[in-house]
Amino acid sequence: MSRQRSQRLYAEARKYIPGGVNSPVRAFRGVGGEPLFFESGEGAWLTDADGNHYIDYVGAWGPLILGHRHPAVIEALQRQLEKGLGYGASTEAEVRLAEEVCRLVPSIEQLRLVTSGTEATMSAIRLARGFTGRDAVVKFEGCYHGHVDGLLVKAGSGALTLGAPDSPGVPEGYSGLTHVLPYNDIAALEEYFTANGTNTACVIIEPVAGNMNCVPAQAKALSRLRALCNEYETVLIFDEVMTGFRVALGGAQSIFGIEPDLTTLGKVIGGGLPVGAFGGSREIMSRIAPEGPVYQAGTLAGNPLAVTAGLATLEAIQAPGFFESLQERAQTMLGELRSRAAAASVPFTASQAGAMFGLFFSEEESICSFEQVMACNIEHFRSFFHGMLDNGVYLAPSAYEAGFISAAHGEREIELTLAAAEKAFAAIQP
Ligand code: HOZ
Repeated sequence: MSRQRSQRLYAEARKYIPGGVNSPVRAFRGVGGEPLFFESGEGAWLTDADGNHYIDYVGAWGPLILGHRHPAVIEALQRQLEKGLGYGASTEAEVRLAEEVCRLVPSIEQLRLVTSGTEATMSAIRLARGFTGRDAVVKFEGCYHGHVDGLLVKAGSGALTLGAPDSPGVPEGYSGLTHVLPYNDIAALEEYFTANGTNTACVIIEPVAGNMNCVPAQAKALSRLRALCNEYETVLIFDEVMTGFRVALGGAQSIFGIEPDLTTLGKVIGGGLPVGAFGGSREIMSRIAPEGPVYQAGTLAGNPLAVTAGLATLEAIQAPGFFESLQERAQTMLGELRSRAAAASVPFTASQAGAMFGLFFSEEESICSFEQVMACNIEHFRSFFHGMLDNGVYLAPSAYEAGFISAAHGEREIELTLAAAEKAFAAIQP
């Protein structure tokens, strides 16, 4: 398959854009080779600049739970386009989106719309600090909460892909307030709270980590965290930018049955356009300006196009059986991938949370810690990634990103994916 046009575009892009990309993982540095440039998407499929087709398991990094160009989203957007692109003022659509999110996620009584997940986590942390009057923040190793200064400490996603989980440019004064604990480690949590609990404004966690591949938290670790936050009056923030409306209609919190104090959202609630949000109890949210003193604002916040795409998406995913069928499809595919890996004698396991999954080249039965993720065979992943790409399947170009399946991935797409995987596993050198 020719990739000449992608290659030409990449060479041009590198003249004007650092690394030729607008977000680091896209540069393919985690897998080697050159990035593809895409031209269009339809359903489960992407078409690159050279006209090659790929089954897409990136889904714009999560938002496209309905697949590309879902008719309901496109029609709603067309209607909004006739009315304008944005007004920098309030609209009914943003009230409806906020109302819908509050209805579907009971821990959220009020929310503020922003334009990205990074903005959501940054604002949620400011709010937690303003609410508690404390400074210290806890995050977990391998979790990624956007490129917020104070959270780029032992971060996952692109930072981990590039081998730079701590970024230069973050003053010691910021990162020094961030404490990093191991994921799924109750003893470390208890030890931390005993020493520092009363100084800690908030703990932020991905309840299913999606930026060190896909690693669900253990229920007992999350419920101990909830109890410790209650005991020390520390705000518990679930970063559900990835998992919100993706692993279940009520997000990961509905699966674990644990309510955080604040939740950050993004991706699916924008239906593919830039939206983020943070929300929680009225008591905490009332500290945000203009009601309270904690400042936060945004020109594009609640943009009507983005909100419209989000509303249409939220409506579609409430169809009866939507999540059950997605979950079942992902489960079937991952089970078959395991069998094909075993047939090719490739040590491999997979994780799943609703419509989100992880592929691990590991001897371990299941993966629940950052150390286990880091011990996976990266060379095997790279070979598999390119084998899949050459056979028409687009996976995230990093061993540390989660995979996403959409409602548009039908039987044919799964079969083609498995046929590609059989070849990709067979090509892995032991
Ligand atoms: N941080 C994103 C994934 N977790 C990557 C975003 C992108 O490259 O678009």
